[in-house]
Amino acid sequence: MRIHLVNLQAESYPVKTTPLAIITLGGFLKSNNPDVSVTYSDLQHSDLHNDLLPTLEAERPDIIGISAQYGTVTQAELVLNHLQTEGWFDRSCVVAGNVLPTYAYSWLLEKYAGLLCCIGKGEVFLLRLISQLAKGGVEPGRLPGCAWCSDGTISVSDASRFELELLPPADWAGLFARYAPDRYDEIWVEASRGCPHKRGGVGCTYCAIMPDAGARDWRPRDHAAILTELSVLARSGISHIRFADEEWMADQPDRALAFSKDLRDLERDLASDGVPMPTFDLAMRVDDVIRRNRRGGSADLLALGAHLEHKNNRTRIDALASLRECGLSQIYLGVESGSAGQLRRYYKGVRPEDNEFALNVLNDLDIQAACGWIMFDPMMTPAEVQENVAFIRRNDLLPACPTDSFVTYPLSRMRPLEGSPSVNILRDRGLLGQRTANVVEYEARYENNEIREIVGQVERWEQGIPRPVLYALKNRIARMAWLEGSLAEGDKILADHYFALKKLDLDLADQLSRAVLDGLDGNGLDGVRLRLEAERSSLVDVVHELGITVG
Ligand code: B12
Ligand code: SF4
Repeated sequence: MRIHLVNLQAESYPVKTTPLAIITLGGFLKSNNPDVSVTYSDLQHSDLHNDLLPTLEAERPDIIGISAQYGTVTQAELVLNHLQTEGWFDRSCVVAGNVLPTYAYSWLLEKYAGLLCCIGKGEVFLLRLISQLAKGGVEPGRLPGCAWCSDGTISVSDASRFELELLPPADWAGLFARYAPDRYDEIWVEASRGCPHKRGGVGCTYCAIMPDAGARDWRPRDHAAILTELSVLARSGISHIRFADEEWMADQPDRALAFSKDLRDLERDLASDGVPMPTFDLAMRVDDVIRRNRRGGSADLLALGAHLEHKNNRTRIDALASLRECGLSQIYLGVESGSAGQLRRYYKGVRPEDNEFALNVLNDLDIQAACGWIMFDPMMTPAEVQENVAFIRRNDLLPACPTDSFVTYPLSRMRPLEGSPSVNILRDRGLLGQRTANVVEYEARYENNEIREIVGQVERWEQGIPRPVLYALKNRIARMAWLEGSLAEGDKILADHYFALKKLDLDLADQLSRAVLDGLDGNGLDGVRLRLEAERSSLVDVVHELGITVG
């Protein structure tokens, strides 16, 4: 049985990331069935006409699997249109998985009636599909978590759960045989799926974890499989790895400590072969860094000693310190806000003082925090924006060098993602708009008129510097931090300009929200923005001059 898996390139995201979904599926299928051959096309590097279509003609696969992640709608249409007009839906079984088929399968099936959509995680889906094809025919209703169209009617089958501990290493060798490792800017590895905060199905209201048979609870992978992947990557010359887990620690500090010891063993093995251990980053909740003993009151906020014996905190710190020693360079920390009202609205389960405490602890451990941040949501008030600005300033989250802690984007807006609880919450309040062009997200209305005006100004401000340029710039700075080497003069200038741009973003949120609280109208807000735009224009020119391009 021949399977060809295709990774689509996300629009407006210029950074080349390894296609973890397809090589995870490939590794699983190969290890479960020796008669299966799996090959890959990555449309970040390969061209549809000159590469993918000729490869399909040469290989004639029994299954063509399309991985359509967030932001791939245009490319998905392009590829599927070609497969349809060139008869591939009759010659092969065409299936699609990832964010688009999971959250917008109706949209896909209305255009491509012969397509099978995999909802959520795809391992068992593909395994069963192979076994059905081997027996002679496909029965979509008996595939787990399948959406399909028959006589104009769309149906969805029941899903079945997969034991993640059984997941073998991803097929890095298969990918690198076609695309050399140095063609990728970011290398992702998976150590777990899900999040304990989503156990009951709700969790943070803006978060849309991919379902596995409807469940989104946390499950770990087998340590040995992860270590094998890290070893393969290190030996392929990779110097930094990003963990794709939504929640890396998941309230299991003992497990994290044990993993850090495994990493030390790996580091020793690699060193004996003269291979350096890659550095790595991961994502976690604030209360996995430290859990505040709330009985202590906020007076004890900065006194770590008062909280150390509370809820496994000592092990948490030991685990983080030990991970730091074997290469942990950055934690993507789910801070999101410095406003108590906003955090309550997101069902975040922590308060601003918990955020602050976790940041202090990471600072003491010399671990950089990249703070997830939502400055505006549809129920925001100008006073909450001021609380956020004060939090960022108080906690020094505007960086001055690439290894400083920072907020990811000071002007970010909450995206109402399909699959997240926010969609129903906004619909109930009459704030939900149409689906956006990427079909997995919605427009939203801002309840507070002044916030609506502020966000309007922010949107005009953003037109002055294209988003892909910002992504590319951000990625260059991130690489400077991971590599931790001494910066070249050009890098230094670029980093300084990036930090100055970030500072102006925060100034804009600060001055606009202060202006509306002082009673300034639309014209006054235009004035605030135009003044800051004048300050920004020379910075933008330099960024362009330094050759930040996209693609
Ligand atoms: C890595 C990652 C990124 C990276 C790289 C993305 C990229 N372009 O490659 C970066 C940091 C850039 C990123 C950015 C964003 N991301 Co992101 N990202 C992830 C993350 C952490 C890991 C993805 C991954 O590799 N998982 C591991 C693999 C094995 O799982 P998988 O991809 O789900 O694949 C499985 C299934 O989908 C299925 N499957 C996949 N392909 C196929 C194909 C076939 C044929 C079949 C049958 C099955 C199948 O089977 C696979 C194996 O089980 C996920 C969270 C997560 N842990 O999954 C979020 C996630 C995908 N991102 C998300 C979002 C929202 C974003 C952003 C919009 C965030 C933002 N506010 O800016 C941006 C968008 C950027 C853009 N494209 O324009 C959401 C998407 C939810 C939604 N409803 O849209 C997720 C789920 C996070 C979340 N909890 O909300 N992201
Ligand atoms: S945002 Fe993070 S903590 Fe919240 S539910 Fe999602 S993964 Fe869990």
